[in-house]
Amino acid sequence: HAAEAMKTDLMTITRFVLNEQSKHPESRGDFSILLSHIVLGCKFVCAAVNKAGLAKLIGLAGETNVQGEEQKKLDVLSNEVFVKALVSSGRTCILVSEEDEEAIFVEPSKRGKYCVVFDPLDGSSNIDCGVSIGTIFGVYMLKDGDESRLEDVLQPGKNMLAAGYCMYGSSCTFVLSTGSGLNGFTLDPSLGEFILTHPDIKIPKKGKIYSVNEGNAKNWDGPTAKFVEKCKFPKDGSPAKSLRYIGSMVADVHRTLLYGGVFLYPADKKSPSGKLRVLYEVFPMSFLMEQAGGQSFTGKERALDLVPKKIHERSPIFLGSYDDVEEIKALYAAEE
Ligand code: AHM
Ligand code: MG
Repeated sequence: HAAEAMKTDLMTITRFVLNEQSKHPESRGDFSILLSHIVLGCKFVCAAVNKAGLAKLIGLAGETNVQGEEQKKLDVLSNEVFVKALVSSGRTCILVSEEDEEAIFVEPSKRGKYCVVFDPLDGSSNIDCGVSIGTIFGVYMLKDGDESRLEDVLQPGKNMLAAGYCMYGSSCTFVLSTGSGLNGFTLDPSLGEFILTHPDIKIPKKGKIYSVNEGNAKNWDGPTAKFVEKCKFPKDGSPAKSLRYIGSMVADVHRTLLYGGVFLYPADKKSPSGKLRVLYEVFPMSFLMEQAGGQSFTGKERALDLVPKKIHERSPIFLGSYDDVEEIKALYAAEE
């Protein structure tokens, strides 16, 4: 009757994190409090995304964001909700959001020790047609003392304490790592709670899928082009890989974690640093990938070793199943 027991013993995300925390007697519950505010933001965005068509939230807000893209109303709304939820947690000191050009330094009376980097609503091109989108976040600890400086968020990804994403898809899924494995929770709308549904996610060692915007192929560098060619026309007798590309990083990475394979947003001649942002896209996803037993590579180094110089910096990224990323690394090594 194990299935029956599952239904009555609900492991909520709050219970899960409190359990983990009890293994660290020195912790004072600050992380649980921070997380509950992140979760609140995600529940709000989930509800807003679900009724976007009805509420006429879809459409341009008439503002442009840092990267010069037109912002959608849902992006603006999600950002406001996250910033307010994070500040009011009383546990944050610096916030970096994709939607804000400058980092936000929390006022002293509300200040805590965590720095949170996030993309409140990623996959903006998919909003209007109801395709999965998501929120991505990463958490750093203030380096030392009470003084918060921009350097506190310009740390390599390997210094992150926690990272995660929430996918607004056919169901709302929250995937979290605090540095000891990866766990997935699904929102039960009738309870308003995230319930543990994907304990200890491990990515298959090798995958059958590659995921990339092939429309950029004419501008790719040699190793990227060679890798994709190998996916389609393998010379070692292995079957060709399937192509899957949603164009929402959260959804593409989520599938990659569960089914295996590789997701790439490489450099190209037009965008030598690729498209995805280091702090709130590349780092959190790389952190999760490693926690699931996969790898993440920039074309030069382990992605989590990168030291960002600017908060909105971009980097090429290749992440996914261990063996697949190993192949990409070999192609770049051969290039040198
Ligand atoms: P956004 O922040 O404007 O939504 O852009 C990020 C998104 C990622 O979710 C996705 O992986 C990528 O852009 C897709 O880019 P492209 O449309 O160039 O393939
Ligand atoms: Mg975005």
